[in-house]
Amino acid sequence: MRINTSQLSDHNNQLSSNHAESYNFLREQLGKKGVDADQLVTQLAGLQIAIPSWALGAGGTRFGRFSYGGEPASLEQKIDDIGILHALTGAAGAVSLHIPWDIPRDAQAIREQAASLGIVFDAVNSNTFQDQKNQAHSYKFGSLCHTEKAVRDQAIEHNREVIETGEALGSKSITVWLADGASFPGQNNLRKALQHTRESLQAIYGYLPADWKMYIEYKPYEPNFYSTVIQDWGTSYLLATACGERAYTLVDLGHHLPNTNIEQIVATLMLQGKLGGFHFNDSKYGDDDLTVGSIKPYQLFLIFNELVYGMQHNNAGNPPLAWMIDASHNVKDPLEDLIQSLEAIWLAYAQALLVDSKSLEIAQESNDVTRAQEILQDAFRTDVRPLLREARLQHGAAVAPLTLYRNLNVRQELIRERGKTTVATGL
Ligand code: PSV
Ligand code: MN
Repeated sequence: MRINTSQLSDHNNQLSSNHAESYNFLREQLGKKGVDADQLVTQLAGLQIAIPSWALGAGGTRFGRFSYGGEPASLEQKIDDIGILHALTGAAGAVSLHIPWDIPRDAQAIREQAASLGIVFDAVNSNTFQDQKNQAHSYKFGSLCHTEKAVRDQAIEHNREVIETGEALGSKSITVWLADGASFPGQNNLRKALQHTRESLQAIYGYLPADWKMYIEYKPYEPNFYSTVIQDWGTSYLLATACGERAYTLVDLGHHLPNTNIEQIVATLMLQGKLGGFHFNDSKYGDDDLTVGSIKPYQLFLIFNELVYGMQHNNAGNPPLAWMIDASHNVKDPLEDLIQSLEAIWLAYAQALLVDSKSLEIAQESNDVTRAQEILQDAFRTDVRPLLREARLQHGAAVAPLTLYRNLNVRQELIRERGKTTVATGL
């Protein structure tokens, strides 16, 4: 299924006068504060977020999985789904593939299909946290950290192949997330596990094409419950530094212990020019992978505030970031969930762009704590939704993506096309 331009324009025409009223009002209000709303709209539309190929089916937990019907059964169908998201939101112009869940059979054809929908290939992700059929060695006790060289070599070789696949698609980066670690004290020699991981990552880095980057994720626990080899941003930073200039830390919002100050991690990494990208999601307890902005929207805003500051004060030459959603769960239509996540990311970005940074700096320098808080919260409490609608309108997407998604009965149409029982690859 594809959304066509007349469906979009019919929808937009119906909403345009209401929208114009709210946008003009906000533009006037912001103008009084010296903020150019039209410029914000342009900046917003420039933030394109990659959709993970594994989030288009119903997410499962270890207790069960409830299918949604009409799930994409092939990579081609996943790309079509992202095409729907991008047509509706104007924000999803990229895809991030997980290998081997989504190995393209014909890279050129997939590339052309994606291009016809305005979608490019963002980072490719390797997978050494599951064993694959006919694999010589098991990752039960780790991959890049493994005690046996043959296992490490196999995992390195897999990452090399992932880079090769990414090259055929036009990707420019690889993200490595490792489940490596131990579930019991004494199981691993902690120091040796880290040393092996460092050597293995260096070997993978050696295979990076000259214009590629490597992103290293960290996570404090799960699936291992005593120690994770790359447990925190500091370990990831250490490894990225040991690999070289084009290796960076990737922050997944769910990969922190409760109440970690993630915005401070962003500030630190950007100061060093070592922040590579983001996996967006939300959580209350652990790596819950909930819809972005559904639990802690203020935290998301504070993170974006640091990102915007970092991009505007980029002395260390931090490269443009890879933005990706990494959420999946059990109870919502995955496409509706992604529409909500995309909206939350643009909202937080727009609010961060609104922060009166000059006044904030004065408040900070004079230790005016109350004023500093007021400035941040003034931006956070501004209803910026008209800016998002305007950005979508200007780019031919839908003023109200979720409304149009439902009015067009997209899910029912996908079920009609693909059936009720298809299952998308992924976790
Ligand atoms: C691990 O929790 C993670 O965040 C990594 O990015 C994986 O590649 C992804 O989720 C999918 O399982
Ligand atoms: Mn992730």
